[in-house]
Amino acid sequence: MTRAVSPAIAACELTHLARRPIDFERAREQHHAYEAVLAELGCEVHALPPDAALPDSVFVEDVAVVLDEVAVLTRPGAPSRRAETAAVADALAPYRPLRSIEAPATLDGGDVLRIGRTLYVGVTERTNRAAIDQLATALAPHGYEVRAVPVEGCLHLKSAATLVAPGTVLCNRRWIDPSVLAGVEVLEVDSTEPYAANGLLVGDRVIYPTSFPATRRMLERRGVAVRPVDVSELQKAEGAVTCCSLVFEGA
Ligand code: CIR
Repeated sequence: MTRAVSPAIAACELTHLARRPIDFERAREQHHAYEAVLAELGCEVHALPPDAALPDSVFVEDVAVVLDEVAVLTRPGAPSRRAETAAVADALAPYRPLRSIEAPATLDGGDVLRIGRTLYVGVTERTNRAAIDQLATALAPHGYEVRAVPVEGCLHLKSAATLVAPGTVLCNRRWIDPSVLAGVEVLEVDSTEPYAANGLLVGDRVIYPTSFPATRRMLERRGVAVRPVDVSELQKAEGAVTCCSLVFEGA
């Protein structure tokens, strides 16, 4: 599931980046190319319409956590993003029973890294302990364990660590201590590319930004099959590749 780039994307939230002009048409083209790569890798792309009132709504990952059994609608940490959940809830309803995170809890899906039956959840400016408790309660009946992870210096846990192969995590150690992730092999981003830890594993391929060539070379040397995408305009909105989709098995 994806959502088209909002014409208001220039008014996006920014936390760690300075505001730079975003070329809306180019952002749309890059997003379409990203959707085409999802399709190429075997996904059926369900694209939601854009919303001119919601600048960050292209980043659908943040508004829901979709598991095989259930989907949890989040309560995004940025107040400007809270209205994004409604359209995604309607679109997910045919596929999953829905649960939701309630105030005062806040959770961004970008803070949730699932490895098997464990959900690692970053404690960040966007995601608080109350949300982690609510998520744990909602998911315990389905056999998931939820573990809080300290994150320092970046927006989301998945800015700092993502899965690039089953049991293999790409990470930036400056932002998380990967020893909290049980039983995984850890690959590190190139020290010149701090934002390079976010890749999207679909099947046996990793959708990965073209802007991190040194880390990409390391991944390829390690046998990771990379599918490069240019997401430079979306990166100016502090977006990455995981955040532009919700990937799940159909009904
Ligand atoms: C925000 O600050 O919320 C957006 N400008 C970027 C969100 C990126 N989301 C993600 O990496 N999961």
